[in-house]
Formats: sequence, structure tokens, C-alpha cells
Amino acid sequence: MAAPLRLSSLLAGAAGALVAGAGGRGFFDRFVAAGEARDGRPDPLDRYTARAVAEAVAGALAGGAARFAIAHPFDRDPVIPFQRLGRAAGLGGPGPLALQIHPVFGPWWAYRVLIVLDRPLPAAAAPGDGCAGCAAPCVAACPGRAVARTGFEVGACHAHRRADAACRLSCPARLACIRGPEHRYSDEQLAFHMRASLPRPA
Ligand code: B12
Ligand code: SF4
Repeated sequence: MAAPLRLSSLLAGAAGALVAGAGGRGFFDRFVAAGEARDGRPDPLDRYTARAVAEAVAGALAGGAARFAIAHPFDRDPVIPFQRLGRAAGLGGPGPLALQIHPVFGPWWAYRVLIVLDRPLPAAAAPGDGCAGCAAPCVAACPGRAVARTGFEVGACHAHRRADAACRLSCPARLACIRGPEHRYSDEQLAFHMRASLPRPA
């Protein structure tokens, strides 16, 4: 069994950490306008994310003496358990959609970075659980019966998506979520993420 992941394994002397995400359409709109979206190389959004985050961090920490390390949700060695970090920061879930539902952005957001620092940071206010008190219309809206109060069935989701064009590049259940509809991704953004998350048939 692998040793548990500790912040100190990402940065010697780690004393604080910040988890950041992007909600709504702005991040993807900037990606579409960036060179990575058109250079024909693999993983364009991941490469754009890494560059945008590196530039933002360099700007924020310029002139300071802080040591830091950066990790992303798409890192494979190690895989950083972002949803667990989100729970530690006061988000709820994952809910029936397997997503952590933000009280403001609903299901229309994603993690982009973990920044580990050599100094403590003040605790931010806990965002809370966007699914709290909801009647869960997402459950009935899933034609693949993958969405349930008891947990998301990723196998059922993928089997249905291979057979049903309506679910291949979109998600009726996510669209039915009551939280943050004004932050809904464009059809183009939703299709981009859905295409990336559909595994090839075994
Ligand atoms: C592997 C992965 C997938 C796989 C899932 C494989 C599987 N069998 O579950 C695939 C490719 C299918 C996938 C798909 C999607 N994913 Co995905 N995925 C990941 C990734 C890279 C790793 C998850 C993992 O295995 N973590 C390892 C475990 C140990 O870490 P974890 O944080 O604890 O995560 C797990 C627990 O939360 C656990 N869990 C479930 N219930 C509960 C309950 C409790 C109480 C606890 C403690 C834990 C728990 O399930 C989680 C997933 O395995 C993460 C990014 C990351 N690095 O975290 C994104 C991530 C989870 N995915 C994300 C998203 C958005 C999606 C998609 C919706 C993409 C899209 N289309 O827009 C789809 C939705 C699912 C679908 N319909 O297919 C987001 C979720 C954001 C959020 N709001 O919560 C993440 C965090 C990426 C990001 N940049 O933000 N994904
Ligand atoms: S519809 Fe309700 S229960 Fe389903 S994901 Fe959205 S907030 Fe959570």
C-alpha cells in the first residue's frame, strides 16, 4: 500500500495550502482564445491551466521569499485527491452526480490547483454543501440510472453514454441541477469535458 500523501511530500517544511478552482464560463472562454486551444498538441486545457496558474502564482508571490509547490488535478504521480481536499476546506459531497456542488456555482466549476506554501495561511470561510436541503431532481433526470442519493454509478453512466447520443457530449442530470444555473457551462465547454471523460469501450 502506498504511503499516505502529505503536504510535506510536495514541499519540505510545508505549513499551509490553498486549493483553487474556476467557476462558470470565464476560465474556459480564456482557454478557447489561448494558443494551447489551437496548437494541435495533446491535453490543451491542462497545458493552458498549468501556464495560467504559473503566471498567476508568479504574479501573486513576486518579490516575496515564500517557497511553494504547485500540483494540479490532472497530475498522475501522485494523484492529488482534490475532492477530499475540498471537503477539508468545507465543501460537501460528492453529491448524487459525483460532483461537489458549490452553493453559488452548483455543478459548474472545477478544481485547478493546489498551492502548498512554507507558511501558514488564514482559514477561509467554509463554502458549505450545495446539495443540502435539495429534493435531488438530478436523480430522475438521469436516463442511465447512474445518479442516486446513495452514490453515483460510474459504470452505468458510461454504458448509457455509449448507447445514447443525448448523454455522449452532455449530461441531462447535471443540467437539471438546481444550483448555479446562471453559471452553466456553454454547450461547447460541456461537450469538451464530456468528450474527455468518456473512456473507450473495454
Ligand atoms: C479519475 C477521475 C475521473 C474518472 C472517474 C473514474 C471513477 N471510477 O470514478 C472519469 C474520467 C470517469 C471522470 C469523469 C468526470 N469527472 Co473526474 N476526476 C478524476 C480525477 C482525475 C481523480 C479522482 C480520483 O480517483 N481520486 C482519487 C481519490 C482517492 O481522491 P478523492 O478526491 O477522494 O476522490 C474520490 C472521492 O471523492 C470518492 N468519493 C465518492 N463519494 C465519497 C463520499 C465521501 C464521504 C468521501 C470522503 C469520498 C467520496 O470518489 C471520488 C472520485 O473517485 C479527479 C481529479 C483529482 N485529482 O481529484 C477528477 C474530478 C473528480 N472529476 C471532475 C469532473 C468535473 C468530472 C466530470 C464531470 C467531467 C465533465 N464531464 O465535466 C466527469 C463526470 C463523471 C462522468 N459522468 O463520467 C472534478 C469534480 C469537481 C467537483 N465539482 O467535484 C474533479 C475533481 C476534477 C477537477 N478538475 O475538478 N473523472
Ligand atoms: S439537483 Fe440537488 S441533489 Fe442533485 S446535484 Fe444539484 S443540488 Fe445536489
